[in-house]
Order: sequence, then C-alpha cells, then structure tokens
Amino acid sequence: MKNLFTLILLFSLFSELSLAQESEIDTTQIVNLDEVILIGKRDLKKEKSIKPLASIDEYLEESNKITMIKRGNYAWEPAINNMVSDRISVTIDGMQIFGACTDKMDPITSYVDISNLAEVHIKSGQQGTENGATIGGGIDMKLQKSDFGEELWDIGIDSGFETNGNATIFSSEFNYKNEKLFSNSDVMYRKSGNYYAGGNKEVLFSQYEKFNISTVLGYKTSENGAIIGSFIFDKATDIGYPALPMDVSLAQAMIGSVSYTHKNMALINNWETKLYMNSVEHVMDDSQRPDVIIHMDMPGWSDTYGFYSKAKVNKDKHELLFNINSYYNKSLAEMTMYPNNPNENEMFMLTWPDVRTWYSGVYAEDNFRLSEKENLKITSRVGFQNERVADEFGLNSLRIFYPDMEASQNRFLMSFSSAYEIKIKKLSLMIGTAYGERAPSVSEGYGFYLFNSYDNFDYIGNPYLNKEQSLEFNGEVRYNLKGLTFSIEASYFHMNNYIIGQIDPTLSPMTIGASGVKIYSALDYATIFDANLNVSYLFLGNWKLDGSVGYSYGKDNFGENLPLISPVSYKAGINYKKNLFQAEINMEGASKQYDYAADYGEDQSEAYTVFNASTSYNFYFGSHKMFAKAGISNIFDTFYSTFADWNNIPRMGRNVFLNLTYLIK
Ligand SMILES: [Cu+2]
Repeated sequence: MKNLFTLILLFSLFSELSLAQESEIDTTQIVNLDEVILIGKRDLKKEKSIKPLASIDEYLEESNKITMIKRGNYAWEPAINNMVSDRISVTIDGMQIFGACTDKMDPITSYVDISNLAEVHIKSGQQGTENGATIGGGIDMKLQKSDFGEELWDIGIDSGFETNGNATIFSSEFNYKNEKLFSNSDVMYRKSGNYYAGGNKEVLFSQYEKFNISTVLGYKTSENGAIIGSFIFDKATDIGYPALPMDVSLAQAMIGSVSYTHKNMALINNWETKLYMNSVEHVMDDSQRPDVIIHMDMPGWSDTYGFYSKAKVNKDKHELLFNINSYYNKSLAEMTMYPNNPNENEMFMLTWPDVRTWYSGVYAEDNFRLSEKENLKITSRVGFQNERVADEFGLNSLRIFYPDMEASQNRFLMSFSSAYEIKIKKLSLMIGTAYGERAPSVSEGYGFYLFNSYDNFDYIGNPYLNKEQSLEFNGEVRYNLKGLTFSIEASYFHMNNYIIGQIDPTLSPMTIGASGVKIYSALDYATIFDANLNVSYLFLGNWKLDGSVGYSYGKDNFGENLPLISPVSYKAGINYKKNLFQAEINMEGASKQYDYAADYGEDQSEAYTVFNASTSYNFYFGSHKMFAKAGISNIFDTFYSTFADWNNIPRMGRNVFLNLTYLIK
C-alpha cells in the first residue's frame, strides 16, 4: 500500500510540474468498448514498453483488462475480469479452437505466435459474444493479412536474445502483393532454457521450444470479391511446467481456413464467409521428473470444424453486424497409469470421453448513433448447443456416478447487452447492462478424475449442471484535456449457478497424494467486481507518463472469497521519444493479497514492486530499416510471485534483452 501512495504522490507532483506545458494533442472521442492490442514487431512508431519480439502472452499482459495465469514460462492462461478459460471466448480470426489438455496447459493463445497476428481485440463481458457464448469477455486474435494494391514486397528478419534462460528468438517473413494477389508467409522459432528467479534461483522445468510457420494467400476473383486461405502450423516441444507435476513433450496445432469476402453489395458493405478446421494434439510427460510414483501417459486431442458468415451493413445512423456461426468439436483425452510393480495391471481411463459439441448461433449488433454526441450499442446472441458422449467406455465410466445419465443433451444459450455512451465536452460517459449464459465446459460436464494441482483434488464432471447465467453492469468515465487522459472503468457480474468444484467426502481420489475428490457443482451465485483507473499524460512534447491501478473483488454466495482474484495492482511508466529514439522506465506491482480464497485451496501472495527499463532506435539504410530495442526487466532482481502464479512459482529475476528487426523492401 505504501508503494501505491508514493505512486499517487508522484503523479500529482508530475501533473503540477508540467501543467504549464500541455501538448496540443486532443484525443477526445466516444468511448471505445473494444480494446485493441497492436501486434507489430516492425511498427516503428510504436512507443509501447513491450519487446517487439515478445510472446503473444506478454502482449496480452499489456492490457488492463487481462491478467495471465502462469504455470511456467510458456502457455500462460488469459483471464478477463478475473475469469479464465471456461468463462471466456478465445478465437483466432473468428474461428473456434479448443485446447486438448485436461489441465489447461494449452490455452488457445499458445497455438499462435505474434508472426501470425496483426492485432488482438479484447471485449469485456457480453460485449465479447460476437464469436461465441461467454461470461467474462472475448479475445479475438486477428491474422496478419495484406490487402490488394500496387505491387510491393518486403522481407523481414528478426532475432532476439535474452540473458535469463538464454532465450533465443528467430523469425523471418516474406510479404507480397499486387492488384490481383497477396501472400504473407512467416516462420518463427523460440527456445529457452530454465529461467532464474530473483536471487539467481533456478526454476527447474521451465524450459520450452516452439516452432511456428504460417501462410495467408489472397486472390481477387472480381472487382469486389476475394478468396483468402490461411494455414498455421504450430509445434511446441519439451515444455516444462514448474507449477505442475508434469511437463509436455508435444503441443501441436494445425489451423486452416478458406474464406470468401464480397464488398459493396446493394445494402451490405462487407460480407465474409469462412470455412475452417483445426486439429490440436497435446501430450503430457512425466518422464523427466524425479520421484514419480506411477508413470502416466496423458495424451489429448481436440478437433474443430466450423464456419461463420458475417455481414456489415451501414444504413442511416445504424452500423449493423450479423454473424451466423456453427462449429463441431471433438474432445478426447486419456490416461494410462504404469505401476512400478510389474505384477500390477496398467490402468486406463478416458479423462475426456470423446465429447462431441455442436454449436450453432446467430449474433446481431447495432451501433446506433443517436446524435452527434450519443451512441447506443446493442448486441444479442442466440445459440443452440448439443453435447454427446461418443465413447461407450467413457459413458459407462461416468455412469458409475450418474447411472441415469443420457449420452446426449441440448441447451439453448442467450445473450444480450446494451451500452449507452454520451460525450459532454471533454468528458465521455458510458453505462451498460447485459445478460448472458454459458454451457458447462467439457471438463465441467464430463471430466473423469482430472487432477488439479492448485488445490490438490481430483475433479469429476457433472452432466446435470445447469447453464451458468450472468447479469452484468458496467460503466466508464473518460476525461480528455489536451495531453491528459483520465479514465475509470468498472464491471460488476452477478452469476447464478456459478460452476465450481465441491468436495465429495464419499469418494476417494485416483491420484496418489491427492487430498480428495471434488465434483463440479453450482453455487447459488457468485459476484465479481473489477475497476480500473488509467491516467496518461503527454507533456513537453516528447514525454509521456502512464499509470494505472486495478481493483477486483470476488465472493461466493456464502461471502467467501473466490480464487484467482487479483489484489490491488498498479503500473506506472515514463516514456521519452524524440525522432528515432525512444526510452522508457516503468514499474509494476501489487499489494498483499488480503482477500485470498483459503476455502478453495489458495494461499496469500505478498506485495511486490518491480522496475523495468528499455530503449530503442530506428536505423535507416536507404530502403532498408533496422529497429533495435534493448532493455532490462526486473532491474533489482526481486524474488516474487503473484496471485496469478500457480502454486506460487516465482517470476523471472533480472533479464536483459536485445531485439533486432530488419526490413528489406
Ligand atoms: Cu496437459
């Protein structure tokens, strides 16, 4: 808390000092509900503190709406409004894709790399339902695509090095376009050894290696029509998860799509129809770990086939968007246990019993400009979902607990949101309300003895769970004056039938050493509240000051704390930019976690503050460009772990990095 006050004091001091020299930039605009993170490793104008070759996870962490849950140095799990995987919708360019791990080791974000992407759109709560049902919000990662035009090509070569973990990054890309054709191709490779926490403490099993290749091809079929195909192959191997009892020997995805886009038809400005399929394979591995009592093989597979067709219509004061989508997913995971005693039998289980999920839905959105200064945005999604357990053995296993369980079940899912925005001089106000529903995930509905190392319980799914329902209120106030931007945003969620695991004392665990068995069940309700305060200030022409403070609150219906809710967190930075040179110093930290969820197996995280610095320069050699960025993170080599670190694994200590990107045109 002391740090926080120092920070606020510093802010007011800076504001006082530089009030006389305000910059002329006025960024007043109606509140934008969509936060966009630009993924531009070669966007030379970018003044963000991030490393250009940072992982997608590090880019996402820049967002105030997102926190990343960490089980190691790879494949962090994004949370929006303090809600993770099952409660949020994550898509790649509108395509549904689901991880193949029963232990959430492979969020969708781990199957792409920044070389594939142009930007990431983040929408909070029910504003994020364009691509699927959600409670917490939606993340859509937009693929990098050129447009047709005058003939142009470029080649990019990038490399990065980091001292902590001896991490190396190489990537290369080739882009071409003309009036009829475009293509974007890239390869990316990352490798890191074990990283070291503050005080030079090695974090064992935190290494990884990743290879990604992608290509997008566009062909113009007529004046207004185009066919675009995309393909991503992503393969990570030898990934350590220091927070978990197992590692991953292979996490691999193939993600493909073909789409047809037509522009400027009678009423429709843009109409895109896409067919897609993707296949994910995930293989867990405990063979590197010492003292394993029973070796286990735990592979998982997830295949998804789908389509969407979306149309944008601008008519009078309405900006309309319609999206019809459908997908079919097949999730299968198994576990084989090999006892050390050769006289005992191997044990085989289906942890995900080949669950087939078929979803079809319609989304509509209207952005209605009521007047020069007022805007009303309404969104709605209606969907139908069928789930079927396709494997007889898996179904019979679940029938041990649910003898009358049917193989198949149907649900209707609904969502609605509205937001009203008004601009009064330099002030923008937004208030919104929403209602949404989600179906239980595959693990929540059909999981079979899924070990959770966070609370040390085996989890069993529950096919009789009701839909989770969320009532949401949100608001935002934004104030712009010359170089000063100030905003506060807040969201409140009241969730009925809140799905969470509850102890069943009559059952004994399958995992040796586990504390017991939890069955997914529903609380009457739970509430989550988040608020964010952001300030940015441009002064003296070249300087920029940024700061943010976040507050969250989460309780169940007994008044007990929910797990994985952030304590008070803060960030502040000062940036200097002149011509081709840029430098920045920033700090980030959090208070002690006072409201931790002891009842759900969580322990308290301590307060921390870390400091980072970086500098960059753009070099021009004729038509060639080089962008160099160097920096140091966790300057004082602080040993710390946050509320979002699974089983308190410590974060990275001091790290010096250098990123070079070279562009030939
Ligand atoms: Cu896994």
